[in-house]
Amino acid sequence: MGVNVAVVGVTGAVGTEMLRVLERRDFPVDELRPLASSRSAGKNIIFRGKEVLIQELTADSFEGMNIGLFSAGGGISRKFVPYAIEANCVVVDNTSAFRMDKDVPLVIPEVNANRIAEHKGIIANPNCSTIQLVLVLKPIHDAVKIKRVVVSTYQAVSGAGLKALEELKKESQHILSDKGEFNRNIFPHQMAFNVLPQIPQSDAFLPNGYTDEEMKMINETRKILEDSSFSITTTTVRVPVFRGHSESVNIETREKLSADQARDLLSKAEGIVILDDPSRQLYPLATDAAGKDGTFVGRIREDESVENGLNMWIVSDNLLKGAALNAVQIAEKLI
Ligand code: NAP
Ligand code: 3JM
Repeated sequence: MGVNVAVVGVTGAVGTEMLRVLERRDFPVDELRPLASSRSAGKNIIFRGKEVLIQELTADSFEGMNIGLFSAGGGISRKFVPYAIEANCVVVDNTSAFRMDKDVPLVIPEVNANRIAEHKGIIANPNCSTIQLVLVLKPIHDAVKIKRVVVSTYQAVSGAGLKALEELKKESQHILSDKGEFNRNIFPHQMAFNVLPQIPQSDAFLPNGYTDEEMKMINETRKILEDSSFSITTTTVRVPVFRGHSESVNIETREKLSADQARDLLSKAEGIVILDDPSRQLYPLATDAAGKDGTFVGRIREDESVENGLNMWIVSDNLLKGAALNAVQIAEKLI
């Protein structure tokens, strides 16, 4: 017996990957219902080699559906998830709409799959930058208790959606062909050949000077690890990379964990791949991580400025483990 799956935002950067992950993992889809805006309704997507008609998302879209995978933005989730729940369709939501709700499990299957069973109709997928961070923090926290984490991200443009990706390509070509002023719609500043310390690019900064993305990482990390006893601070930065988020992570721990012990511990953790051989210039790269399921860790070394500290470099595909793959893994646990 298969399940009926609605994919909301099916034409987007995340939605497209959602289809590929469902196919690749042989998810037992009986009926697939691809949903998007009226702009896409009537076009087709390809699923398992067959054309399937995209439907416009409406209040009635979830009749007969068992699982709804949502990635069309927070506003769409807030408006349409209640209709899915009413239709007995369990939602795996990729947006920030419900992540911090007390009754909504926020799940990375390798970390806290046990929380899935508590759902009341919605399971939230964490932010892409949170997922790859917490996957690595969890075994370290379990082993030696984390005292403080300092993270700087280097996030790919695909995290801002298909239009952002298009704008980066056009702007890069424009600059390389010396065409003068470029009219941009997505980013507030030149994104090509530049680095922007503002994610999301369109939202106002918060009163504390942080961005939404930075506060998402902080709050979601504490919620998933079910612990507020450690300090965490973040700086989130967009870089002109198509795919794959990188993070520089400094971790101070209560007890000592040497670099070798950390490498050993993390190499045994599910979902993590160690790529760490400085003698061969081996370390994780966004270009290598793109299209892969793993979260890659390298440059593991002791922070010599504190008694118990580690530095490392963590890279993962933001559209896969950061979004579609994690969501489908949750759906697999659900069924
Ligand atoms: P995207 O490439 O811009 O795609 C947006 C998708 O939403 C498209 O399928 C679009 O359909 C659909 N959509 C827009 N307005 C709609 C409407 N009124 N009704 C129905 N569908 C509508 O964006 P993306 O990068 O895939 O991201 C989509 C969302 O996923 C984000 O806004 C975010 O909330 C979430 N996300 C989560 C993570 C994560 O880490 N968990 C990562 C990235 C994104 P049309 O083609 O018809 O316009
Ligand atoms: C990643 O509501 C929106 O416009 C979407 C903003 C967004 C989010 C979000 O808040 O859901 C863009 C990219 C995320 C996310 O994963 O938090």
